Amino acid sequence: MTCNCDYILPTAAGWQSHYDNCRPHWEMTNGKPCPKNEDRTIRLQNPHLAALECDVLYHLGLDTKNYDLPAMFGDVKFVCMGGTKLRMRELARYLGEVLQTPTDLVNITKHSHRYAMYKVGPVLCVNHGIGIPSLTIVLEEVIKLLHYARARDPVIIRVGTSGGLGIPAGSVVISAGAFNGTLEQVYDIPVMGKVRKLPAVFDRRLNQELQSLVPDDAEYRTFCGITMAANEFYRGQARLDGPFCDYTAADKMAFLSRLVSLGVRNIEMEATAFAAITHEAGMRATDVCVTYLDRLKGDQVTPSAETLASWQKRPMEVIGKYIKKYCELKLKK
Ligand code: R2B
Ligand code: URA
Repeated sequence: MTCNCDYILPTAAGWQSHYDNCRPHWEMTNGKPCPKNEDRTIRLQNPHLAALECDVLYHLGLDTKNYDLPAMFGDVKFVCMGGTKLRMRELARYLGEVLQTPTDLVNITKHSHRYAMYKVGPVLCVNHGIGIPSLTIVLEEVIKLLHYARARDPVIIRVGTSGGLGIPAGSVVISAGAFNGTLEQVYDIPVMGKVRKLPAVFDRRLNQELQSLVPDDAEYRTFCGITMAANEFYRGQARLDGPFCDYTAADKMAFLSRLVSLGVRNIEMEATAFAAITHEAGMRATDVCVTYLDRLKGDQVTPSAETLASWQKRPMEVIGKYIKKYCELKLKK
């Protein structure tokens, strides 16, 4: 079988020669059929869906009967996800500028009230709330949406915020993979009374391409490393400033130092589930986060609202460059 990578950037020295969702590469590394159809659309691994007359994507406020999903979303190539509705609106506005694509900034999911989704040319910007349960609900509905819309080889990127480890506040971290709270590189999902552990991996080639687009003279640094996804903001991230704390400052520092020694660069609250579910769906994915503080120096997020707002734009710039490159190389031929 020949490679079917739809390269966005030409291969440079030292880069992975395939995307993870290249069919032969995926099948070789996973030992099972790639969940993509011949035409590069997503094949869902759920036989029960065929029995549904209408599939209701409840949290997106869409369904397969009353909406022409291929007409609405068939051209989607990139899905960008981030915590807040406002940040996703801002991202859609920013990408509209970068791609010189008019956007009405209409929240497509608005009658569901739970999440917000904006479309700008080939990009969907969707918010996912805080934490893994909130993320998985909308992510799984987005995966079904992309399947029904027959979107081809979609790339999905989380554009988030995090706490850094030993790197300057305001740095950007591109995730190489994700650890859970017990430092395993898996997403733990209890299914019918038993815990399954799904590998939490991101696409190395996509990461290399993204990193190559960060300008040398950027006013912030960009790192690639492991992201720890905690289920909690305070004790779950070894903070000393939560309502409960029965460990010492030395215990905290010992844990954070252990994380650093394992290659962990930042801590947030979604990366394991995001990595595992997108991988299971055969999608190319990564997580690009700005860091709001250096956790080796403290626990509280103290920069002003203006500073945080300007730092939030940094991961947007990185992925904006990538999406622009794709549009220049693939859409304007
Ligand atoms: C980063 O920031 C949020 C918590 O403040 C959470 O969604 C995350 O991953
Ligand atoms: N988000 C997190 O989950 N942790 C931090 O320290 C900062 C943002």
